[in-house]
Amino acid sequence: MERVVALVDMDCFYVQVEQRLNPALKGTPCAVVQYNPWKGGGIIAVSYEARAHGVTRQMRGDDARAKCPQINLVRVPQVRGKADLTKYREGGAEVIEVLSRFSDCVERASVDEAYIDLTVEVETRLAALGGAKVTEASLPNTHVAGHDREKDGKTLSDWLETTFNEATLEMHDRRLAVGAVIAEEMRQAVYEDTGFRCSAGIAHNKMLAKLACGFHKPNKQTILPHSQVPQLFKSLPIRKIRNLGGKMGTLVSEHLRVENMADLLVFSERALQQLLGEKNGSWLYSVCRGFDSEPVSARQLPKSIGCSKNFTGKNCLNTRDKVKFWLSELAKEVEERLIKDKHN
Ligand code: DCP
Repeated sequence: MERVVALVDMDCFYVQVEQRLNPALKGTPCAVVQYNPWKGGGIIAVSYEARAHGVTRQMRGDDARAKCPQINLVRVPQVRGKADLTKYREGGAEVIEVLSRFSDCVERASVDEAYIDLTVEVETRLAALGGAKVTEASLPNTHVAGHDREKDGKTLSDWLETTFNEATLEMHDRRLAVGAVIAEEMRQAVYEDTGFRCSAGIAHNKMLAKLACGFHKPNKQTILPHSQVPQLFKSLPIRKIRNLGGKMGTLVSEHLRVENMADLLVFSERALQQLLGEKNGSWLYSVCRGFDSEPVSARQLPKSIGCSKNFTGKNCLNTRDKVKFWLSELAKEVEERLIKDKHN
């Protein structure tokens, strides 16, 4: 609870990269497809205007056109017979550069996502505030979990009032409020310098920041105070938590017959360790209580470089020559990217 962590996630990122290259696409229903001749290829990114028409990721291009006839489909470029993602990676790197002005501790988590540890900057600003309040005016695009006017009958303004009320001295929440002010500034700087819009989550740890980021999108940010965790976890499916979306989440749900995060509170740390091993068991015991001690690791370059291509159905590699050819093509891409990485 001493830390302040933000997760910044670009909105429909590949679409925004294409829209910046071709501004006529801005504000239109638009999607990026990894083209192949089968039903117009697979969609990998969808603009919010196209989402309003029911277009989703993984639809085929032809199906998207049937749902939304005016949709603009942009193809991912191909080099050596496979997708070339260079422009998206480079767009992501531009964003990281901007974020790094706000903290020495920025972790690039994926092509369009980064964790930023704001603890040091928050402490500096809190000291400079000297007891003054953070106002709603400095949080124009901010929501607080559990404070949606329609649903909860409370607002951001109510939360700020309580948080900065002398009598309550909600220091943890004050940190989050100041973190949110910095996050607004970061997102504005990203927009000014790159033209990209993004969303953010602000919380005391990575797990909660990631969760919060998804609550309000696009171009918005959400604070998740620790005090909201018990209520939120009562109805939050286990798979919604980072690292529980896959096999581990399924194992936990099926084995313990639980559905929501709060259902895990009845299990002892020991019982969770018996199911998941010492490390993951302890992790889950903390996480269902809203704690996650994983540090933001100051790492701006990817840990590894790899490339792959799927060969399904009639494209399967059924001769030695085909295997040799594609191994060599993939190796060339890895080589190029390693050389580029060395020069960065
Ligand atoms: N991506 C991909 N294949 C996937 C998922 C994503 O190629 N199965 C690419 C395209 C996305 C980018 O990665 O633009 C980032 O993925 P996100 O999951 O963050 O989704 P978006 O940024 O597209 O949308 P959102 O605004 O919902 O975050």
